[in-house]
Order: sequence, then structure tokens, then C-alpha cells
Amino acid sequence: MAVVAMLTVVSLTAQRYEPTPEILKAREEFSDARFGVFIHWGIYSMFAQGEWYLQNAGLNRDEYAKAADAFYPHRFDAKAWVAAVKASGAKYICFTTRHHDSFSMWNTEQSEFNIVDATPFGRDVLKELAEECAKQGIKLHLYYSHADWMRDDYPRGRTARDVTGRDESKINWSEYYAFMNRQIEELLTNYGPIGAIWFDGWWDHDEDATPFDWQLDEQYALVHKLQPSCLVANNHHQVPFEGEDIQIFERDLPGENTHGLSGQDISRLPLETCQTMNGMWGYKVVDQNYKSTETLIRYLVSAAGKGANLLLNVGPQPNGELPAAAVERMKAMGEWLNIYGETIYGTEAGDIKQQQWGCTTRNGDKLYVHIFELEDEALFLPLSCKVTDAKVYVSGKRVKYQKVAQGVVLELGKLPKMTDYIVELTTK
Ligand code: FHN
Repeated sequence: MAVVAMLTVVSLTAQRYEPTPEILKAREEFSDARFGVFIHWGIYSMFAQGEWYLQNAGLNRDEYAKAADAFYPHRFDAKAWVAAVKASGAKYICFTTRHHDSFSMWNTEQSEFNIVDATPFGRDVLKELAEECAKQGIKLHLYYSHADWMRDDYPRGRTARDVTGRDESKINWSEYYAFMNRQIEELLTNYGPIGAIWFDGWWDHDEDATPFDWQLDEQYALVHKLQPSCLVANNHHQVPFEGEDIQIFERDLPGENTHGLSGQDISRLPLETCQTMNGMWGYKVVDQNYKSTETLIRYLVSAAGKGANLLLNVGPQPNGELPAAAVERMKAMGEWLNIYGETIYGTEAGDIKQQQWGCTTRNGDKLYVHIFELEDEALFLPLSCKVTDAKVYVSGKRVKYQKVAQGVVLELGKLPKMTDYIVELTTK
């Protein structure tokens, strides 16, 4: 037993990941961005039932694949997509290059089941998106699914058990692994600088009797070799593994776990929480239950208050357009960020953790107090730093404050109803 433990320690030490200066710089830029837009798009949009339709409906894979032959998203306009993202104030896009349904949204040589070879549309949407991102100054991150519900060679996991039509005799991990790595090589060679590779699907084998070896070390090393500034992220719902540069949370802020995917400890890596704008990632026709702009802005602010980025999802329609309800909200978020962006971009978690009334963000000697709801006319802030000035962020109007035993009390009076009433404190 002791020998096994020793060997484990030795092998972990041997694999210790030392991020390079380029990676450290990229991590810092990533954190400063604070806001990105996630785009879940694939042939699943045609069924309009979300991106899990193949597995949820337990379809035959060849019947599902027929959707590709009718995929003609004639309103796809990379310029309009990137402009909408830019208008939202987000600094990067994370695009689903290949989701669990195995369909590749770029001109891959590794499988015919891709947007160029298998659809009448025949356009490399990733190329168009990458070019437009470069033009409009938006960073591009690429989502890539480890799990696969279509391919014969993928070792079956705990999902897609009811999907039919796969040849069980052809399961072959080493072939599948080599396939993924060749695709990753294409993605990191043909589409310009990529900010991050965002893996997803590790959890498909989290119930295996024998722990499944995804051979992540080699794959992460490949990413860093191909693009030394490309960050590695993995949405495995665990504390980060060696070699990762970002910690992801899904549908919950770090430290919260209302969706059951985010109970893990918070690491010291840059944090990102991904969230849906309605209730689904891929386009779902019945789901018009969009969160209000106020809720979305407060979510972004609360993420920043916890030192995390928000990766907010949009599920484009089968015709290639972003849903109008999403574009409208993105525009409103951008208008808000145009005024208040300084209290979000480049900030770190504030000194006071999330409260009923709101949260705080910090940048240098400025502490931003974000108040969402306050019944009282005064607000006690438990602070160990010294406050030398307090003003309403938007108007510069002085706010009276009193120093008390364990902090300060802001004398605010009755606050107007606002999405976020921000007080800027200068601290020492
Ligand atoms: O199964 C996926 C899901 O479809 C979606 O892509 C989300 C985004 O974080 N990740 C997986 C579930 O954890």
C-alpha cells in the first residue's frame, strides 16, 4: 500500500505542470476579460430540441445524421455574430467545434461528418468566424467534446446508452484518441491564434469501475506545443487537473451548487462560470424562457465579485441567426458595460464576499460596492482596509461614511431602484 502511495506521489511530481510565461500572460488577459459568449451550434439546431436530442430521444445515429444533408443555414453571417458579441461587451467567443453528436463544424480531414463535406451549405463556418474575430478584435476559444455519441471507435460511456446503430465490435480507444489529436492539430494550425481549448465530456466515464484514462497529459502538451499561449480548460466538474489553466463551473457561480455540477473546491486558477441565457445550450424552440437583462447583468457582476468570468451562452437558430431575444439582451449588457465596465473588466474578487444586498469587486486601491437590493438607508461593510473616499460611481457624488469598529457604514439614504447601484471606495 505504502509503495503504491509512494509511486503515485512520484508520478504526480514527475508530471508537474509549470506554466510558461506566455501561459501566465494569457491567463491574466483571460481573467481581465471577465465576459465571454458561448456559442452552441451544430446540426442539432435543426431538431430545435437542444444539443442533447440524439441521446435524450435515443435515436438511431444514421437517422440523426441525415439532418446534415438538409443543413443550409443561409442566414449565417460571421460578421453579424461577432458584431453582436462585441456590442455585448464580451471579449471572447467560445464556439462548439464538435459537440457530443460528433458533427464537426469545420473543414476537417478526419471525418466526412462535417459542415463542409456533409451539408449542402458547404462553408467552413469556423474559418469565417475566426477571420471575423481577428478583424473585430474578439478572442476565439474552441469547445471540443471528448465524449462522442456517434463514432464506432469511442469507448461507450454512461450517456447515449439508447443511441442505436453503432458497431460495438469497433470500439477502439487508441484510434479514437489519435483521431481527436489530429482534429486538435487542425484546429490549432488552420484557424489562427486560439485563446483556449475548452474540453467537455470527461464525465462520460466518471462512473467506470476501472478509472478511465483519457491520456490528458499528452493531449494538453500537444495543445501547448501547437500554440504556446493557448489555455487548456476542461469542464469535468472536478477541481482542475494538472496541466489545466482555467477552472470551469457550470450553471453556478464558484462556491454555489444549485445545478449539482459545481460542488468542487475553488482553485487558484482563473475561474469561469458558463451559464445559459434561457434553459438550454443548443437552440430549443419551446424554450423562450430567457433570463431578464437585469438578472444577466447581476450574474455577470456577481461572477466578477467572486473573481470569475461569465461565459454566457447563445444557441443560434438552424437558419444561422442568433435568436433576437439573445441579441437584444446582449446589446443591453453592452450598454450597461459601456458605462460601468471599469468596475468589472480587469477587476478581482472584492474584499467582501457575496451578500444578500450584492457584492464587491476590486481594482488596485478602488473597491466597487455593487448594490442590487437594499431596504435600509445605510450599509455596513466589514473591511480591514482604510477607506479614504466614497462616491457614487456614475455621478461622482460624495457618499457620507462613518468608520466603525470593524469597517465602515455608508450613509446612502433611500436608494433608487437600479440593476446595480455602484459606490466607489478609495482604500488604503
Ligand atoms: O453536455 C454538455 C452540454 O451539452 C453543454 O455543452 C454544457 C456546457 O457547459 N456542458 C456539458 C454538460 O456538462
